[in-house]
Amino acid sequence: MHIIIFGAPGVGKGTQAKILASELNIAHISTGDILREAIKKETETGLKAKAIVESGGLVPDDIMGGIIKDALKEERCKKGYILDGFPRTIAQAMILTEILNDLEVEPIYLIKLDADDEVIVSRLSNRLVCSKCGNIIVNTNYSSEFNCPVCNSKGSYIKRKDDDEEVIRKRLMVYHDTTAPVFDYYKDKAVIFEINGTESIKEITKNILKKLRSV
Ligand code: G5P
Ligand code: MG
Repeated sequence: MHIIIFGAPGVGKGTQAKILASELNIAHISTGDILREAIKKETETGLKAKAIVESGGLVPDDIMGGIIKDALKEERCKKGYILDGFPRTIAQAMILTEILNDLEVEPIYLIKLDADDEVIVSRLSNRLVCSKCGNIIVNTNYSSEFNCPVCNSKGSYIKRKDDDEEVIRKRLMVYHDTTAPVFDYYKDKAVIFEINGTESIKEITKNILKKLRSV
């Protein structure tokens, strides 16, 4: 299965993509995670992307196109994948169309998650991420004694640099201006499911799987 999970920053793309990848036995490709890893390792791409990611802007399309081409060639993508955070511009969507046409991939499913901006600002202000395995939690009741429920690391949860309120609002603005129009691009190119992103995580997964399994 070939899936794009689409929506504003903080709407729950990463949370749902991880669950769906495991349920459907496909790869989870998060361009944000790839960039954060490159920044941590100080690769050439990481050095170019650091200031842009941390200030809430968009990394140039040519860099992102290269990243996605390499990622989709990986062995783990052979069974299918869920793209999280890509495409984010019309130019990126066109790059993806070209790749998928070459690979004769179809159909493409696009899952759009929806939530209001204020819900998102509150969620992201309270998000913590495990610096070892990437697991996501909500900031309430966190203490440095906390062991990660996924990888068991101690005291490994950090706040993302782009999760300060000012940067969150900039990311939302970029989403509404530049990324939201990508949804229209897919209206005649993908099987689209629009899902309410404000229910519980479990309920959202159930709603998505119901739609995917009905096709
Ligand atoms: P990313 O990493 O793609 P964003 O900004 O698109 O970042 P983000 O912040 O990772 O998206 P998300 O994945 O949509 O958000 O949401 P999440 O982490 O799963 O959930 C957010 C919070 O809500 C968590 O605390 C979670 O526990 C909670 N939550 C989730 N689901 C629910 C729910 O159902 N109910 C409730 N109550 N809570 C829930 O990109 C980062 C940067 O990288 C660059 C850009 O600079 C970007 O800003 N980048 C690109 N640049 C150009 N082109 C691209 N294609 C790029 N990709 C990345
Ligand atoms: Mg994410």
